[in-house]
Amino acid sequence: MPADLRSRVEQYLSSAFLAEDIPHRLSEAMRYSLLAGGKRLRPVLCLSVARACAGPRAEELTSAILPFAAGLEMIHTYSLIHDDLPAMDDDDLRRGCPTCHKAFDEATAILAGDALLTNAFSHMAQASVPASLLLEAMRLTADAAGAAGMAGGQMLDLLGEGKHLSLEELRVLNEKKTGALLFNACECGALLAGADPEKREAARRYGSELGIAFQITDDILDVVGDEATVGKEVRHDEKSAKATWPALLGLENARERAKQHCAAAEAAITGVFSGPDADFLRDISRKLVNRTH
Ligand code: GRG
Repeated sequence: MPADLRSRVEQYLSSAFLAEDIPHRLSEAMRYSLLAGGKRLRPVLCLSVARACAGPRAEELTSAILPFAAGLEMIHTYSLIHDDLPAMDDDDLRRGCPTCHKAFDEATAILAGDALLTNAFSHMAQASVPASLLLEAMRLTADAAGAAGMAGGQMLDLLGEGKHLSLEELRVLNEKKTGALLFNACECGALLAGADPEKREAARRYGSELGIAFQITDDILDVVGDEATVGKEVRHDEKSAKATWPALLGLENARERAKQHCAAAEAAITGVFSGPDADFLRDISRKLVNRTH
């Protein structure tokens, strides 16, 4: 990974919510979930796309937008904490550790999620880029996480339990629940780098195709993975009677479909982005379909 972006994100996150005047139990719960591991996919995608657009400014831009990228991980972590709650997916294990409400309690987990979501925007606002770009990226991110994006996707997910969904309905649900934050991370990377509309659109399409491939792989892991490797409960979708890609297509066709979306992700950036960061983006999409957690 160029310049070890993941460890730069990790380092930023490890010092977050330490110095502020936060009730100890709340900061403990926030940091418990935030620092429990995780692939840091969304911030790394945002930084990599920005670098691919930035040319010789890549290093400078990485430092400038690190707080924005870290904010994306805070939003993602909030969504996992709330997704795991008894009123939602009711999971005991996340990132290989007891879920936030198991390690603390339900009320604390709700507040930890609320605070991570809200404070994420304070971190994002600290990125050192022109204010008009930052404002637009923060607006896009709020929309991606909000009612027409991830939160709306979660609503569709809950409404779809026990029902037969068509492939198209499943695609729309996934595009909101999982895809929105991923393609937003990519689009914001291009936006914050001041990229032209063609690059911005390529980044968004790359993220969107990657998002579908990512969700299909997640559904496959729920069927074929083991709890210790995946780091969360498996066979959960069947128990909750959820529509999934393997359930609708069969395992082999779902695998094939994930590969097709990865290839489409690569195609979206080919000829638009070049250099080591573009190679890295292609590498991510290939690794993604073969991931085990
Ligand atoms: C509660 C508003 C709200 C939304 C929840 C994220 C989400 C929406 C639900 C999670 C359900 C789920 C398992 C979706 C599949 C894709 C996904 C988001 C997997 C987890 O993301 P990774 O693999 O996790 O990037 P790490 O732990 O690596 O960060």
